[in-house]
Amino acid sequence: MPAATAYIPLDSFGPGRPVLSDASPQAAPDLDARVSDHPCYSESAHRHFARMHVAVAPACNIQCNYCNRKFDCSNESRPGVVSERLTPEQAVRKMLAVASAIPQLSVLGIAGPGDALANAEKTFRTCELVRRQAPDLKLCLSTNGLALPDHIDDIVRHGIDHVTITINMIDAEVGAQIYPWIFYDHRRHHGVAAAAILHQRQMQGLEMLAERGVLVKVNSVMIPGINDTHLLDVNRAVRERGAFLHNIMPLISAPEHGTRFGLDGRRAPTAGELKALQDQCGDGAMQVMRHCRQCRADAVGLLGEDRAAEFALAALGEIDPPYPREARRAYRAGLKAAAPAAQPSAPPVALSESVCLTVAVATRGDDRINQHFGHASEFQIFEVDGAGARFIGHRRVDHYCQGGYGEDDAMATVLAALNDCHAVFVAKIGNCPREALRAAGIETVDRYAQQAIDPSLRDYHFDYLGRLAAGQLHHAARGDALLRQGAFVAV
Ligand code: CLF
Ligand code: SF4
Repeated sequence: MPAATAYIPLDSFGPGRPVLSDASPQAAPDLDARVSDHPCYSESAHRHFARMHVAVAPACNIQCNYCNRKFDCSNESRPGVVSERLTPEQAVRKMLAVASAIPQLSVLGIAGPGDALANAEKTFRTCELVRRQAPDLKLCLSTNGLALPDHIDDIVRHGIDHVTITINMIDAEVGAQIYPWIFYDHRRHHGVAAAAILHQRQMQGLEMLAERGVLVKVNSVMIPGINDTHLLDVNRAVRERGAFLHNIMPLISAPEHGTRFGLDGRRAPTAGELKALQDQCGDGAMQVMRHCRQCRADAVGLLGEDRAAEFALAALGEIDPPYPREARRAYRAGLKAAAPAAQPSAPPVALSESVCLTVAVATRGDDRINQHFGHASEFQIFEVDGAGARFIGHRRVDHYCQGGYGEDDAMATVLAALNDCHAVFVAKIGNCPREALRAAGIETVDRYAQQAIDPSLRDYHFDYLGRLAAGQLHHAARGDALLRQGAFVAV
């Protein structure tokens, strides 16, 4: 086990942003600047900044029961997709193509398709080449942590400021149910002994990174019946060791992905179970990430966008474009100069505090309600009450609009995904889906089309209170689907 480190007390967080106590090695004065354009480390940044992953790390040194090696690392990747493997040189070519097409690009991450540090040579060579061409891009990597203590100096030397460690347990008995084996010190280890080594290396690596001031995000896969309640202990342990952010992701375990858990029929958590755990973990001093999209190892674009196909190797030109420093500067200057959105008039406090609404928003980014209902492949979910609006997560859905026609099966997935929502904000919607939503007790709102999300939510809340006071509707607190059925009834 690593030498014991002092407990690091952390202050509570301000709205939407983590604040660390002075005692933390990560309480650097430039913390805001370090996270303000990282789409994963800052919830607000994910609406304006894009990341790209380069799939330069094919090998892995452990086996997770939620992973099938035919596909990418499931720690930061949706199972069932396979990324195009790149050499470090190809990764740089791709970075140049993406940077010239997407001025929002702020981070280059290495998240598989295996483990970044089980492929240390390729990972650090990529970082070195990217750093030379694009010194203003943040470098980010993701690892299971087994090889992490051996590479702390490399990480710091290459200016990698953000590292994700996937930590699913702090108890080897729990770990043995998740990891059948690891490869460490030239041989395979199995069961509880393997999990104990992995745990020790993960904690040691986390402490060493925190000590060096690197911002560490911990990813945890929530696996019902194995580590769901245990993740509260994990949350406490990683917080004490200096982790910056905790990202709790749902298990994805479709049988067709061929993972151990999928074949065993182990179920994924429901959206409600995931949120309840995130809320419990978010009660502590460390911020909880709720906007993760479980990206693929070659993901490109804003979180939630999938532009990987546009930048496949075969689609790159013969001549690499120059790194577009000026366009990137101009994009950031434009963001700063953008006028703040108009604020709605303040709602009456006494009534507003007690009414909390859950609202789904169709958005393509830029903080605006700018997507057609039928084109949405996910909705951002917000809670809004008298204190303001809070992002609480996103829900994936099938496109309702298939080749110009509404799709009934897709509508069923949308209704299932939004069943705890009072309203859905869209840029546009047809009569059929509007009626289906109404029948499910969900109000469709398109009057804020193209407007900013936050003031629109607060304006809607204000308007809702007015209708409530006038007896025009009945209000039901958010809860599970069946509770919501018929809750929004215009009188
Ligand atoms: Fe990539 Fe991960 Fe860096 Fe982000 S993703 S390596 S921290 S740049 Fe982000 Fe994607 Fe979730 Fe990962 S949304 S899967 S948390
Ligand atoms: Fe798969 Fe990633 Fe686990 Fe390795 S660390 S087995 S690639 S999920």
